[in-house]
Order: sequence, then C-alpha cells, then structure tokens
Amino acid sequence: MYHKFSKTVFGAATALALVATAATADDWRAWNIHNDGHPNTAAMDRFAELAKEKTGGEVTIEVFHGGVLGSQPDALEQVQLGAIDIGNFNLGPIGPLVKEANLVSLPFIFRDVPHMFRVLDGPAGEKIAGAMSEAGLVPIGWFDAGARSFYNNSGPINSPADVEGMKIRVMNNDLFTGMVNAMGGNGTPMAFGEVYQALSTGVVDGAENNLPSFQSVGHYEVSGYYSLSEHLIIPECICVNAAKFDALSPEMQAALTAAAEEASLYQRELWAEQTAASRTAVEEAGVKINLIADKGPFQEAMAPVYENYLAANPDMAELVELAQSTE
Ligand code: BDP
Repeated sequence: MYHKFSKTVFGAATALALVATAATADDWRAWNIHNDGHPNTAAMDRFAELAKEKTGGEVTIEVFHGGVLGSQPDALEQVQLGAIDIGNFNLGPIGPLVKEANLVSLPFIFRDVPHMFRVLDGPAGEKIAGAMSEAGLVPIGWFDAGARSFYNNSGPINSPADVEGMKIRVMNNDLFTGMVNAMGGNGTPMAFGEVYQALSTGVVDGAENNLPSFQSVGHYEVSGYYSLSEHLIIPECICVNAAKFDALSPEMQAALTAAAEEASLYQRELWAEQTAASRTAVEEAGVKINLIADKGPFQEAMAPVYENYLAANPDMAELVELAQSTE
C-alpha cells in the first residue's frame, strides 16, 4: 500500500522518525581493553544488554573489545573529550588525570579486596568519584580487579632485593614507576598491548598484573614465575563521559547506573571464578606460583613512594588516613 503515500507524506513521516530517533535513541561507543574469555568482556556485554533494557532502548551501547579504540591512556582522554562515550577503566591510569584517584594506586594501601571495596563505598570513595566526575569521567559501577603481582623469568621474587636491576613494565602512572624504582628496579610504563612482545624479546624482564589478565593475554606463556606480592589492589570503573551523562534525564541516569551496578556485581562473581581458574591454568602450563613468606620488606620499601606522593599532594593526606583507618 505504500504507493498510496504521497512523496510529501512519506517524506514528512521519515523526517518525524528521524527526529524521534535523534530525540530518544542514543548509540554509545564503549571501550574495553580485554578480549573474549576475560571476565570484564562478559561483564561489559552484559552491561550493554542491561543498559538497553533498563533505559527502554534510549541508551544503546556498542562495546569495542580488545582495545581496538586505542590504548588506555588515549581512551581515557577520548572519554573525557566525548569522542568515546564510555569505558571499563582501571583506576591506575586515571591517577595522572585525577589526583584523588591515585589513592587506590598507592602500593599496599589496602589490606585485601573487601577492604578496598569498603573504602570505595565510604567517604573516600565518594570523594574520588566526585573528583573523577569533575574531570569528565563519571564512575557508575565498580569492578573487582583483584591484586597485582610480579611475574618474570629469572626466578622467584621473594624480597625487594630480587627486583633490583630488573626492568619491570608498569601501567602509565608515576606512582608505579616510583614503586619499582623504590625496590631498585627500573619501572617502565608501556601500553598493555605491547607487553607480550616486550616480555618475549627481553625488552623488559618482567611485569605485574592480576591472574586473569596474566592469563588472558598470554603473558604466562613467556613468564616462568608469578610471585604473589599483591602490591596493588586497584578497582576498575565503568566510566561515562560527563557531558553525555549530564544530558540524560534523572530517570535515565538512574537506569544506566542500575545497569552498571548490576553488571558490576556480575563481574565480581565472574572475577572470583576466573582468578581461581587462571591460577590453575597457568600452573598447569608450567608457571611457578611463588608464595612470599614475608611481604613486610616490600611494604617498608614503599616509604619513599608515600613520602613523595604526600609531599607533592599534601591535601591527599586526609584521604590516605581515611583509607588506612577504615576497618
Ligand atoms: C589489566 C586491567 C587493564 C589494564 C591492564 C594493564 O584490567 O585495564 O590496562 O591490566 O596492565 O588488569 O595495562
């Protein structure tokens, strides 16, 4: 029956549909560094489904996995600018952009993952989230990223002295370079996607990460030892470009946040399962998991890292104190 429509009517209907589309539906691009098989990839896919469902289709998200939209520092900048709408980011590389976020990147600041979440759920977390939002990155969900430990080929790491002289890849943040340097090593920032090659060619002697990421990108294939130093317990966020988030109605903001929170709970379940599974898998592949009997010397070696951080950011002392005094 379409031939009965006059060109004008058809044209007007099309124009109306376009206006309606522009006014209601919004296609967002999401950044994710991980590939299939990593818990965050499944969680980000789930988040996209939930966002569509809970916003009644007003926000639809296409997740680009595997870091195809760029390295993490670049993607963070893109989300701040609004060129990418949303992403799953580690708070480590956010530290250089938001000094409050650096609290979670201080080595050994948290006793364990539950302690980290208690701090994040309290006033310190509120302050960090507020500062991130002001910097254009609104956190609407928090992922578990476990604890990061060192891995290398030359032998187990049991004390800071074992790190001496080693070139260790770290994420982009002066705190991490400082951390390795404080042990007498050479902290080397590098994009995640370049680490496999750097490890296999000896450009770096080692790196550090959690077990799921150590496994998922194959670093275990080129590392003989994974020593459980657990020096960093850094959360991750689902972070939205602030202008995009602010442009949503309060109902849509609540719906999107609810989607992120539900996806985060799902991620934390997957995380726990995958951490155990990855540990078994890498051990079966021949990696020696080294338990460190005494982490005290590592913690003591971090004194200059804290001193430098607090000297440069005296206003952060309160936040550090808040985290340390959280039960
Ligand atoms: C992984 C994080 C990812 C980081 C990566 C890294 O999930 O965001 O980019 O470590 O070491 O655990 O760069």
